[in-house]
Amino acid sequence: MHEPWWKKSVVYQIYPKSFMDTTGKGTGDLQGIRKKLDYLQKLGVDVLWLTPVYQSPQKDNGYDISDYYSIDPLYGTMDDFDELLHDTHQRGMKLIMDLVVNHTSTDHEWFKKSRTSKDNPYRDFYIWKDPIDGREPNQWQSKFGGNAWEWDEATGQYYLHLFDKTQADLNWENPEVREKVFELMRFWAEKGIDGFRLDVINLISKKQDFQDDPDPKGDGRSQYTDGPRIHEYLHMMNQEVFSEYDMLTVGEMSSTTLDNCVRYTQPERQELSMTFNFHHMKVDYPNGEKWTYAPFDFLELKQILSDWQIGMHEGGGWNALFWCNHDQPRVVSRFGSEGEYRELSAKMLATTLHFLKGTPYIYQGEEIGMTNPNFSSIEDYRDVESLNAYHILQEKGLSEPEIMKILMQKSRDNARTPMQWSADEHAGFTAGNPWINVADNYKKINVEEALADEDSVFYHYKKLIELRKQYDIITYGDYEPLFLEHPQVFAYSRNWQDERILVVSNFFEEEVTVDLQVDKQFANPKLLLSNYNDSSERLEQLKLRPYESVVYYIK
Ligand code: TEU
Repeated sequence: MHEPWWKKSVVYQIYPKSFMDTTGKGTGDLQGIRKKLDYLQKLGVDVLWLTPVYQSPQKDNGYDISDYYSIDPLYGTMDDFDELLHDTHQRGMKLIMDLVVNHTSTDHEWFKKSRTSKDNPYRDFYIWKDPIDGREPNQWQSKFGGNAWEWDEATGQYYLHLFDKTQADLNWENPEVREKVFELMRFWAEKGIDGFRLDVINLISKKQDFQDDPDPKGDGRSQYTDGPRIHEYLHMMNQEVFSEYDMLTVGEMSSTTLDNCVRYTQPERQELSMTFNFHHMKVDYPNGEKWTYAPFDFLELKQILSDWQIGMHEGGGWNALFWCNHDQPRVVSRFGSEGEYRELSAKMLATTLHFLKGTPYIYQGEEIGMTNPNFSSIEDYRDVESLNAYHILQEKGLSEPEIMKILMQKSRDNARTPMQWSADEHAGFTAGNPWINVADNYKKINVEEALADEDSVFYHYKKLIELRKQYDIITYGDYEPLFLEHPQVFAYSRNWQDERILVVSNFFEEEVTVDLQVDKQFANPKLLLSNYNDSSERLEQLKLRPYESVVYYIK
């Protein structure tokens, strides 16, 4: 059987604004990425994913696109892009673009025309509704806080925005919208890019009666998440564009279900290659509430990852695996440790994720164990969602220190501080003033240090990528959880033909002993990988030190 190339790949996510600045203006650019291709090649990743670099007013750092056909001058020119694509390919790597087609910026030509009058031909490109009883058509909430409808005085209607009010939702019911989107996708495909990451793609099909959530506490998501025509639209995209090129397509799926993700990615349905879901990223949201300070629920984390491993395997779907992205806090700060065990915990987390079934994603800086910056003043924050949350929490009556504690844990800016290249000023990211501050620990945690230390987190990631290339079982094996109820250890096996891989990770600082003589098939284990240099070769009464993580191969 012909297996798609992306099953054995590892993807590296670049947030260009914070990656490398070559002009001194304080924001990263395409030439900066080009300069670092040798570094990425050394790490061994196969695919680069760039978050949006299209023309944009940058209200949501590029997720508000005003022209799909041009590069934002902030990042450079189309020539810079072509050079980057060329050089990436020359090094044997691939490049995928981030595409946002649930909404456009309100600065987009389509929206500007749409808002001129009710009978403009572009009116129907967006979702406009009359007021009901003098107010919003329903109670849907923006994901960034507040009602999801914005009043337009000139034409006397509301338009829908599931995110910021400058991000107007496109009307996918309109065939002209779909055609325009397929056209722009073809434009990038023809340039030779290798795929798309599709932003909140499971939100594009809204229930057309625009009702409130049946649950009065609901924010509307049941009315548009994995909506009525979503599979039809994705299949259309696939037939019109993806299938014409050998692409990796990864759908970012907001509040989705396992069933739907199986259907999005079963090859015979011809929709997408793989999906991101976020259920395991909510184990520190008590009662679903993000804006609280809370520890994470380890048993829930394991249960969710396990359910998805088993469900996607059995259903014949394909997972995108990740701990970090530009919307999430840093994983060492979140599920590991920032202190003396930072490196050990960073390696343990990497191992635990990379041996799961699916395509792993590494977010810039994760491979050197970057931490949250712990910004303690609102002046340090940049993200529209964090600034909104700040005001909402103030209105709820929380004190400044309480709010700061929450932002330090939950803000998306945690992932967006500049990449730490060296111990030089601003971590070698810019010769100017960075658009957002560098984390204080850059003198210790940076690429230069990591490359010079053969025991660093960087080389652990490199090793994980190499092992994936050497052992097919990592790609194809099934997944079996072990000790699912254990409050401290994350353990599983992968099984394929006559081979087995066993992964056992201590997620905490306390030592723990587990007895892995669970069955005879674990006889004669070979230690494949560990984050300590003297881990046990034997499984009986296996003692795990702080954040110790071991991998055995059995044949
Ligand atoms: O994110 C979608 C999304 O719903 C989140 O991960 C979001 O950041 C979270 O709900 C906030 O609590 C995507 C992009 O990754 C994000 O950067 C954009 O802001 C968003 O879509 C809108 O385009």
